[in-house]
Amino acid sequence: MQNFDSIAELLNQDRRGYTLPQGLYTSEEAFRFDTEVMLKKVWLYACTVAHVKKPGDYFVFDLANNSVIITRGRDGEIRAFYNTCTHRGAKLCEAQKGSMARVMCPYHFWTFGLDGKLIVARGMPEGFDKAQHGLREVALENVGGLIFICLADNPPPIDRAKADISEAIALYDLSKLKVAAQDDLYDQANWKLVMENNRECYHCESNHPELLNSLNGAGFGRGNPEEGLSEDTDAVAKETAHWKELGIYRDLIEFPDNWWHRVARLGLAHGAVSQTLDGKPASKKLIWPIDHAEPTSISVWTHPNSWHHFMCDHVVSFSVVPVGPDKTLVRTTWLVHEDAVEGEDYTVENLTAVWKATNQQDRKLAELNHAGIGTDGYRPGLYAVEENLVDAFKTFYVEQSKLALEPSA
Ligand code: 3BY
Ligand code: FES
Ligand code: FE
Repeated sequence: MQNFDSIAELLNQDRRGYTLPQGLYTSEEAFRFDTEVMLKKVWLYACTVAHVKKPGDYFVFDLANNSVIITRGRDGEIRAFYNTCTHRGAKLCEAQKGSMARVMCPYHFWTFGLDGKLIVARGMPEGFDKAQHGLREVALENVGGLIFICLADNPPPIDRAKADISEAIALYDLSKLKVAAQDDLYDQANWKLVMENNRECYHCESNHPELLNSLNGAGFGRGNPEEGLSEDTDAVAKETAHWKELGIYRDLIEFPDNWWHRVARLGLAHGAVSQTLDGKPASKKLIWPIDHAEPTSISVWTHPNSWHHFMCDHVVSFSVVPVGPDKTLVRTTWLVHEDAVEGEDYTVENLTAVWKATNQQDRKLAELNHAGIGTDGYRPGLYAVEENLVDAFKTFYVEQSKLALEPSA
């Protein structure tokens, strides 16, 4: 591994409760460290099972110089492979997503099955063993329909996160959903600032009029009524009792014992049952087994790169991927019931309106943050009390980075 001494030094300067030193947000070296070292050691959220719904569907997840093909085999299994041919290394899939019967290399047409096995390789020397030249697999985990990949040879454990998240989102059965829309937005800001911005609602009140029609800003930190962030404790108790009656109540799970997931059942604001402009369902075909809409979501956040809101009628799912020191891909996907018909049951415009507006507002905020941090006047700043989850993200980043730099790593 290349020498990242200056990164190690910056990591040592980090103080709990404060934003990171400048160089960790802005430098080319930090970007290389993040994408070539740190982010390869952890599980990254890539897509959902609905992105590769049928055998042969594929979805390409790029991280800096790495590219991974996620595809569903004829056996229904979802697998991940490096997007490089085992002949002379050509890139296999150029498009970001699509469908294929087999994986065929465009260079000399070596052909692989959807399970990665080499099927056709013309003119190879005698004794060539196809079985030795299959596609190189990447670790993949299906977490209740959310697909995570890890580029490490020995990925860290995922069992606890898998159990907690799968149990909480089973109600919304991702295997019965389809992708209704995907939006790729590029922010001129470091990926960590995009993530930090997502982990607080300190900025929501004045910045997100559309989202605040449904998102309970105070509730962001209150997955559990016992935490008492809501002023109206009677209303919280009633809401909780109602969720329990419906069998959908869940205790807050918040980054337990250095794990990297948070799961909360939240009440939506102003009686809204969905994150839409009018608070009404975006899709007429509800996705949960309850026969009516309710003003609540299960929301999931994972370090280091995702968050998701599961509502009675649709799911909205976000991944964050660094593209450059000051460039980040924010990928948003909206999922509806597989039987929902566009134009009849939902329109893409209505389904996507709230988060398209919110993403633009958040893009502006992350870009302002990045621009200010780049000036000579920047010094690490103190997080507010309600920015505790920003601090949790930053601490995860620092700890994982230090771990990745240990000689044994
Ligand atoms: O959607 C989210 O995950 C969070 C909630 C508060 C800020 N951000 C919009
Ligand atoms: Fe793929 Fe030659 S590089 S077939
Ligand atoms: Fe925001």
